[in-house]
Amino acid sequence: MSEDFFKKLPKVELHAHINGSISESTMHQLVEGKQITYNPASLKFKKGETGTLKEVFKLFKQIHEVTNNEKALYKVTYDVIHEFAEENVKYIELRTTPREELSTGMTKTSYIETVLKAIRDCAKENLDIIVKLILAIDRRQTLQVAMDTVQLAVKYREESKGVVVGIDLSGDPNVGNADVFIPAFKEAQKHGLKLALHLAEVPAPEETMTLLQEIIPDRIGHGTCLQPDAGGTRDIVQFVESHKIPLELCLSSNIINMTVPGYDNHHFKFWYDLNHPCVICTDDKGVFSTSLTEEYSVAADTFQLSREQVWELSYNSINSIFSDDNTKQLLRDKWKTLKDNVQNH
Ligand code: 6MZ
Repeated sequence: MSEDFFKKLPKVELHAHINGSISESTMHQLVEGKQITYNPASLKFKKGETGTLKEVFKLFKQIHEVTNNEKALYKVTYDVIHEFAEENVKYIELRTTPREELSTGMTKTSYIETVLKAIRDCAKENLDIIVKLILAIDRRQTLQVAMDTVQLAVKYREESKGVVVGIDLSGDPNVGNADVFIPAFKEAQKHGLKLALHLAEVPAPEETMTLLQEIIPDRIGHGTCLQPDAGGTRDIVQFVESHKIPLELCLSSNIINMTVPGYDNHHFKFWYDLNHPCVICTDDKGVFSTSLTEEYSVAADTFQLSREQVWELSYNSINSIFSDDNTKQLLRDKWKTLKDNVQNH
């Protein structure tokens, strides 16, 4: 299959952290002329490089210094949307952690409003992409901060007329215990917000089972260590399978940060063979030097998927989006219209 096929393939992206998705070109423009001493090329893993999760999270700290004001955040969000649209992503749920920066006066409110403004401005340009937003809770935060994020999500879902769709749990999986956020997740569910939780990015069977049973999330991010041979349990697998909780799978991210030893060993195969809903995603296309096009291509190469299977993988991702049935139907119709043209590549 040609690269052109993967690029032309209409795609859905459901796991993309805004500050992890910054292209090198955008980063260059942000760093240029600033007091910051980083070389933009050092804020990402080059092809073939690997690093520990600790190193990955150090990079985020540095990236956050670059995007510590509304102007930078606007540019990043605007550029990221254009870049995904350029590679034929037709629907994306971006996620980001609302942040306040005392040094620049950025508040959580101005942070969210800036991201929403960039999304609105892209919509005005009639790009062929629907953009939604998920607000993230960082595992390092307190329950009170998490509760505030849920309140902000409720408020901005109304104000944005449905652009904000849910809550994410992310952050360094080796830090803290996610159980403490259960009241915040319940509050989010009470308000009809969807939940996309990073679960078992590293082995954590007790935490994983508790969250699954208490919350039943709408999607699982990574789910690297759900299976018994990766540090999970059969009960966890059975729970996820019987509840058909879709998995957001980010192949290169897991390989680069060494939570999976190689593409061949990726848990995509385990779940795909079970016919479980799997959505291919990028995670942090900037930090991991990838694109959704490349992730589909590497999944197809590694697991010898046919053109039809790749198409189905992308088409079935529509089932897992956090939007209403009308949007799902609109996307399914779009996929059908594009099919002949794409399959000929
Ligand atoms: C867990 C991750 C992540 O929110 O500032 N993030 N959390 N595992 C991962 N796998 C590598 N990649 C990114 O984007 C950056 C933030 O997203 C989360 C981390 O909390 C990181 O600080 P935003 O837009």
